[in-house]
Amino acid sequence: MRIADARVIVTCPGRNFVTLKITTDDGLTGIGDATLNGRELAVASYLSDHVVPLLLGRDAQRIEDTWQYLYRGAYWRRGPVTMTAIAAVDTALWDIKGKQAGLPVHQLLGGRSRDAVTVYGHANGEDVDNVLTEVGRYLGLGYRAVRVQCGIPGIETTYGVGKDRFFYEPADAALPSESVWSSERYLDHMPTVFRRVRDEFGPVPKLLHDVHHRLTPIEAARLGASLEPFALTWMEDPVPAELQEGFRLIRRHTTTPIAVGEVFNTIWDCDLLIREQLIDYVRATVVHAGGITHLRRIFDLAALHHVRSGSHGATDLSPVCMAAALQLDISIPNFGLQEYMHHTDETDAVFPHTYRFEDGYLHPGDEPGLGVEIDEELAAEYPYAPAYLPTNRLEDGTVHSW
Ligand code: CS2
Ligand code: MG
Repeated sequence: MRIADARVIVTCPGRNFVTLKITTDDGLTGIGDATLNGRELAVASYLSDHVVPLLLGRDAQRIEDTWQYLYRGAYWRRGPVTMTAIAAVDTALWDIKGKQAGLPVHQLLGGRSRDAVTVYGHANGEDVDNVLTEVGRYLGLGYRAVRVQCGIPGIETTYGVGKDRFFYEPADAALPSESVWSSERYLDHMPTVFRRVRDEFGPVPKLLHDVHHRLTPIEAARLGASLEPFALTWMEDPVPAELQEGFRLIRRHTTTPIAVGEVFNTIWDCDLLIREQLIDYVRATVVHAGGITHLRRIFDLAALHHVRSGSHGATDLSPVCMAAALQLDISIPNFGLQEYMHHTDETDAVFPHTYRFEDGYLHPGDEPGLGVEIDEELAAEYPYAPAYLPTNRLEDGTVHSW
């Protein structure tokens, strides 16, 4: 079974998505997400100009060999653009293999390790009262785990606190907007937020919080310690993670669990974090970490060191990524949590899928392959529109950590 065609489809049903579609000489098709928020066309070009010519005529059944060929063969290893492109090829080939076998991909990965995938939703509010309303709404929808983000008094806009309550889109402008940050105001406010959430909703709901890489290790240690009474499931991305050793300092000072990794693209980004048990959840995901093949490698390493999965699932990852992530989530032994933000109806129409939300869980479905397709005619109605994530400055104008 040879690869006869491979095409990149760029569409913007409310936000930009890049998808690779591979067709084999016997007519099977597979798709892979290739969306890199704010840098979409770089991956589209990497695929069309440099990867598609290498795929034509290759054996579509050789997933591992193709992964190694694209990773090693480029000479220039790693990086988000390269690894997102490799992820798209890998995901599409798993989709094809599932369709060829007549099995959902999780059956090829060893079958189910659980009945369903526990997900967390996002409760955002400009102030604590709004946050409480939103947490209540998510719990009312059946969610068992809720991420809590709150505006900070004295700061105009806070990244991660969406303006729209249900549909969250941080890439909000054709050129990057800018917001101002104060670690002092933030560190002062967060314990109040979580005290009120626990007072209102009690000890059972899993509560999470995303720091979006804003702190230094010692500040993160202080935040973790101050949130200990509220028993968070995780504190996410407390510091930028290029310096993996930096997490030793956080770990020495707090028992608040740590989740990191939505920007990781290979196992090398979290190798020390995992081996030294400096984190509790690794948030790498299919589209940005080399596809199902490489992400499973990361999760297998994590499993040996008491680290569980907590895959990124923001709306800038397409339903193709979500479908693939669920195939892994349901099969690996060390699943932790899956982030789940609702895509808009326009996006769901472009990417019809079998996964469904029920009672706080996602169910991947039992369709052969990934259980997701792309409606190309509909996709063509939504041309690419430039959109960037905001940048961040301290109150004195210094560009801040991201
Ligand atoms: C966030 C994301 O979901 C998350 O945890 O950190 O909103 C992230 O900022 C975006 O996916 C970036 O593209
Ligand atoms: Mg995050």
